[in-house]
Amino acid sequence: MALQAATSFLPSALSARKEGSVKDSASFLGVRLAADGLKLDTTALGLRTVRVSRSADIRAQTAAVSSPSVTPASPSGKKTLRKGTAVITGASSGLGLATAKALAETGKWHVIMACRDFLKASRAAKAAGMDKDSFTVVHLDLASLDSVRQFVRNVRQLEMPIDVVVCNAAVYQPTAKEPSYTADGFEMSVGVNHLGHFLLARELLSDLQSSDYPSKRLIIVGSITAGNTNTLAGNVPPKANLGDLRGLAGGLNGVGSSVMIDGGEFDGAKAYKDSKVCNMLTMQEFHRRYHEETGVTFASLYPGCIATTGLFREHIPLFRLLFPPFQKYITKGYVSEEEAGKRLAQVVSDPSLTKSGVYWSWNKNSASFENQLSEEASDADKAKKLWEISEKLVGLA
Ligand code: LMG
Ligand code: NDP
Ligand code: PMR
Repeated sequence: MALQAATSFLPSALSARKEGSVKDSASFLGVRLAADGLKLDTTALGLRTVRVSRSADIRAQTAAVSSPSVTPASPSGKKTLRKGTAVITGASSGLGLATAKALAETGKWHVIMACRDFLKASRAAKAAGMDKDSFTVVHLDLASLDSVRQFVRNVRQLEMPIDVVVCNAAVYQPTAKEPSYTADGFEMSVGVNHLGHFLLARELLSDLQSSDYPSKRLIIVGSITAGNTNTLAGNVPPKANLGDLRGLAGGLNGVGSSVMIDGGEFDGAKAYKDSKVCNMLTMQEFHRRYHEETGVTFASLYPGCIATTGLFREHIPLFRLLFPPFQKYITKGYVSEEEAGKRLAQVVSDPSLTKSGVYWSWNKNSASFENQLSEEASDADKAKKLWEISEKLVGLA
């Protein structure tokens, strides 16, 4: 029997379940009982790793997981695809949770729920009826670059392949009068929705590249209100506008620079929409830089107006009351969490959605189509500039 304490006393290091290499393992709050030795991992504490193991090497586990993605093992002679592993940020509610559930239910996916609130995520998965073997919760707070780096280390320690990464988490602060800041001093909406995800995606790209899964994907959730200024929804003020990115270049910290990307006055609703433009530009820049080299599919999507999610938690009560019926009966843009989850799950796993650089949307009959992004959200020069400034801010350049 082995005991692996995955630095469970640090919230940023919590990981609960592991599937794959050690079949006979049980875990509770990050302490894993496994069949092959005793392992106490303290890397998250910056301490030396102490390992007391009966089996010689942890590599044995790695080898067990990295089995080829297609095995000719089935008795019928048909090749079977191994279970895919998808990392989903913000899987503790709304779209992320619905997607995790949809994927888990197929039996073909293991979901790594990358969430800031470990208990909330575990409970949400349980309440959604997800099988306990179909997911692993790993702590991730996108409002801290340290937490992002720690998450990457923790997720690698699970020794599961990473086949798909979904950047889904977001905050929306439409009623905030004053800006709030991430641990690194960035305005919160852009800090979490864009910069945290930017670092995460950059870090996990090599993991995606080394996966042997037939279709590896990096998906960044976008939105109509920011990406489609050619629609009514995209014209509701305040409109997204990154300007010349002077605020971002200044660090978005409100000290020497503005907290808004374009250098303007703080506006929480605009900051959210700006961050979504960043998400969509980032996806396209990833595609240009890395699609050919890595074979990874990069995609974004507008899942529909999921008017009931936690995204609107900070809006005024009257808005929260009226917004769902408004979307349902007037704009007809409404989509349930379940339906939206199925849409995103399609972008994760549908064999027909392998095209890279695409912004997916769905029509009234729920059929997917390649949507066009508005001018700013498809501006390649801006995407390049955004990429270069972002990599400096997150310490990659
Ligand atoms: C702003 O608030 C913030 O001020 C700003 O800082 C920023 O955060 C911005 O985008 C972010 O939001 C938005 C503000 C304006 O929303 C509210 O304050 C919400 C309350 C809205 C209350 C409106 C009630 C008035 C109702 C008038 C009737 C409308 C007529 C409808 C016509 C129907 C004809 C068939 O909000 C808006 O701009 C609108 C927000 C969308 C909410 C939609 C409200 C419409 C109400 C419709 C009721 C729906 C009932 C369904 C009935 C079904 C019938 C079959
Ligand atoms: P929810 O608020 O339900 O979900 C957002 C998730 O992000 C939650 O799980 C939340 O965690 C998580 N999150 C927030 N901050 C952090 C952080 N600092 N670190 C880690 N996770 C964090 O909203 P939705 O499901 O609606 O939003 C999901 C995505 O869909 C977003 O990208 C949003 O922009 C997009 N979208 C939503 C639309 C809609 O109509 N709802 C329309 C178009 C796009 P916690 O549970 O702990 O709060
Ligand atoms: Mg919007 C005509 C269709 C349509 C669609 C699909 C959306 C989606 N919205 C539409 C129309 C309108 N909205 C109209 C006509 C109004 C003015 C009455 C309106 C208002 C409105 C507000 C105040 N809508 C909003 C808000 C928000 O605070 C939401 C927002 O912008 O969040 C950033 C929102 C949204 N409308 C949408 C969608 C998908 C959202 C929310 C989430 C997002 O874009 O990520």
